[in-house]
Amino acid sequence: MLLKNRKPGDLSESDVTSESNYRNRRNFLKAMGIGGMAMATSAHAGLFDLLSQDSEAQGAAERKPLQFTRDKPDPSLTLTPEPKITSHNNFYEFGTGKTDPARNSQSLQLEPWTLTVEGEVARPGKVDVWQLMADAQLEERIYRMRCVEAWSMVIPWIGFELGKFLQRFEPTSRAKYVAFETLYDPEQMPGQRNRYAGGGIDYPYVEGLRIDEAMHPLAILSVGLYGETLPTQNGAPIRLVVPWKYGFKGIKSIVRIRLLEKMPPTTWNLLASNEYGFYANVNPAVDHPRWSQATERFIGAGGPLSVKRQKTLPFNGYGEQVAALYSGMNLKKYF
Ligand SMILES: Nc1nc2c(c(=O)[nH]1)N[C@H]1C(S)=C(S)[C@@H](COP(=O)(O)O)O[C@H]1N2
Ligand SMILES: [Mo]
Repeated sequence: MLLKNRKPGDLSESDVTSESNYRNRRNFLKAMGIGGMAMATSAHAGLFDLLSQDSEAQGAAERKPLQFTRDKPDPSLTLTPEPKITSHNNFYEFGTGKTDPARNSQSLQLEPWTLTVEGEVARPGKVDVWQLMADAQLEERIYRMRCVEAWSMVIPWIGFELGKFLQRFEPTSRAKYVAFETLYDPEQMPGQRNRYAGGGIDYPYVEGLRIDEAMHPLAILSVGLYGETLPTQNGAPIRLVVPWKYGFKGIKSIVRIRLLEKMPPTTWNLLASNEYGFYANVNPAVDHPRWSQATERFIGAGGPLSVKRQKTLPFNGYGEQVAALYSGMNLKKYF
């Protein structure tokens, strides 16, 4: 997200290697007993290497391999390399800079992690998220992700359908909305300790969906990416992914889900209601008051000369599946 004095997309587009090269090189260096600084001084190390090695040098939290069914690859989508997905983040609890979350989140305590589901449900409950991960039928979902700041990625998430999960708690007929809440723990989250460090947000970070949106099969709770559990900076151990909406709806490190009769408040709408709506459906025809939403900068594998400006698609390319949820709604008014 943007503060008024920041410009969109401050990722430096230095050369990166592909996911598998990156891993092999990392494992090779580990086997050789060479630490991050040796990497950083090698002739081919770009700025990206410095940044990624920096977080590794500080002990990147261990990620665990997951069992899951693969998504059908879509030839029109190019995956964003894993090192970019895990180094260019928005997670204001760990700082407002794009590289702050990778640097500042690694010691977040992930175990145990309890997710509470309550409100308008017949069977409220508390879920051990690590047990849930072991028991659930996990699926890979390769989705476009479009940040409201006009950059985008393609991310191979691993998770399960939010709607199927919610059904277990038996929503009542009064459940019209679903509210989500991120962990509130200022001792672990430096951005929650003062308003400046946290970008002016009143924590905890909160988000919400209408119940029919939450029940849509494209909406998932994600517990991993690129085959392993989520990195802390991407919202470990469990975060929301709603691919047809701007990235800020994808609330991270969730501890509570509440089913409600009334529309819940949402963080960015509370901060600037004229700039960020409750719906936040990706819409190239409705500009942000301070910039156009017609195009986006795709963060792929290339260097600075291959930055790809591409057209933003209505509902981020998922219109065929989700447009019916909004039939008859004025999407300029309900942005
Ligand atoms: N709790 C919390 N969730 C959050 C944010 C945040 O600052 N705090 N940022 C949002 C924004 S603006 C985006 S674009 C996505 C970024 O997800 P990623 O870093 O995994 O790409 O997370 C969203 N979820
Ligand atoms: Mo975002």
